[in-house]
Amino acid sequence: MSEHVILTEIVDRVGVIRLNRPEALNALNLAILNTVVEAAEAFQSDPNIMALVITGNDKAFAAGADIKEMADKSYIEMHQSDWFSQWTRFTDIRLPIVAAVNGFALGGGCELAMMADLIIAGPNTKFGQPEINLGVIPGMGGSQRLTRAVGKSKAMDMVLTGRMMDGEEAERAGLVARLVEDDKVFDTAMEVAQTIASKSRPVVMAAKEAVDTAFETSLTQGLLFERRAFHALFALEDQKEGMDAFSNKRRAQFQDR
Ligand code: CO8
Repeated sequence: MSEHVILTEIVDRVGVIRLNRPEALNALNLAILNTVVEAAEAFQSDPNIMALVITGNDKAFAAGADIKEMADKSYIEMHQSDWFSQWTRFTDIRLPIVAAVNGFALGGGCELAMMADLIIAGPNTKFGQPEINLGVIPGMGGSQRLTRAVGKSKAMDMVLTGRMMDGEEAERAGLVARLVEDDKVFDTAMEVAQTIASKSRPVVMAAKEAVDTAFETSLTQGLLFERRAFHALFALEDQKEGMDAFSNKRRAQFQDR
């Protein structure tokens, strides 16, 4: 068994979380849940960290929630512990999260990737919601986030049949932001995160919040939220810096304030 269920590091201004249960294809157990959310929250509380990358290994991003940990639970145990509800702490992270996904991203693994803000994958990545084969349904957002990402018909196909889709299909369907060679997935995710890291931290947070609002509200409310957030950014020195840099044909130096 791996001693540490995740590995973390900071590369420049990017916090990296690597799932590390290779013997179980990174199956998501409570230990992984707790350590991932604690690591993500710790990165966020460091003002020097601008973005997160979450990844697995070549064979698996994560092959789902840990079936063996859940198998013998009763309804009342699942219900009263509100099993896996703590993953909302991960989606509450205000910094952008890039998922670098190779190999299997199944069940909770696919759902964890979809909790990130964007997904980088390779042609051999395998996304799926195979819970139907286990006598259950997705429980970490698959029925909701997959449907929003790829539309009803394909989401129904995935959730009802349990079939997998490869990276190319996932990119065509809008689930994957960038499809790159399998061995370039992590480096590309890091490049994306480093690009984000060159912006202004409060502006990056506002941008994430604005896009997320599109999934939670009406168009009229969403447009008002966006416009008010846009107005509020004029309280930042970084807005003055960004616009002055444009006018003077130089690169902006953001101070995150
Ligand atoms: N849970 C526990 N152990 C797992 C899991 C898993 N999800 N996936 C793989 N493993 C283990 C295997 O048991 C095996 O362990 P061991 O060597 O001790 O037998 C080891 O990882 C290697 O796996 P395989 O030998 O099966 O590897 P293969 O390459 O032959 O197959 C597969 C790879 C196809 C990915 C296969 O492992 C598989 O089908 N895994 C299960 C996929 C799955 O059904 N995922 C969905 C799980 S349910 C879920 O995610 C629900 C999420 C919502 C929960 C929220 C609750 C509110």
